[in-house]
Amino acid sequence: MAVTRFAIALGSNRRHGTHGSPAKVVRAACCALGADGFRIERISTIRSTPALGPAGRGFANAVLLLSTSLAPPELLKKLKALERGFGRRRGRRWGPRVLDLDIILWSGGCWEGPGLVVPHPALRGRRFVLEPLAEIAPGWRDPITRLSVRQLFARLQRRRPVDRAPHGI
Ligand code: A4P
Ligand code: MG
Repeated sequence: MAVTRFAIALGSNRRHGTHGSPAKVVRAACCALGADGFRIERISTIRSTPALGPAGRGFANAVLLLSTSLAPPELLKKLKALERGFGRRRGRRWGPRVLDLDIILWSGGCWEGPGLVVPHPALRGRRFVLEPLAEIAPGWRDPITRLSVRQLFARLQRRRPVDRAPHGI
């Protein structure tokens, strides 16, 4: 397959025995992806964000852009292996997690198959994804709404907080 670009969201809200704090886990995961042979093009600032939903503890979140010749399902397999390598265990959905890696956007457009939907269905309602993504790829257009990341983020910020939770989750 030709080389394409992906936006990957990283999140952590649990310390790791060796790497330390959630922010350090996110940083180590960025390095691990580079060491895994992916070409990392940009990495956003790593931010502390309040937990959306019942996850409890706050998160460290970031987004990076990488290019690869892997197709989306193959990339997801690699990401899941990396999550496991960081000690993530299957458990309660939205439970505390050492590392969560989601595929957010793909330069190839849309992908829908067993266990994988791209763009990520919750992309448009999540500040902890849109804010770092707007920092590194403001002009990238969501293939569903045709809005740029900058426009999606501006639209999310205009929403009243009371509107946010149901759409954001
Ligand atoms: N899956 C489908 N599409 C995708 C995609 N585009 N990228 C499937 C990645 N995975 C995708 O995900 C469950 C299944 O979704 C995967 O096996 C894959 O086949 P998971 O990561 O194993 O489970 P999860 O993370 O518990 O569920 P989910 O739905 O991914 O949760 P989210 O949406 O990741 O939300 N608050 C803050 N501030 N920051 C956060 O990062 N994260 C969550 C978790 C909640 N609140 C948060 C944050
Ligand atoms: Mg996930």
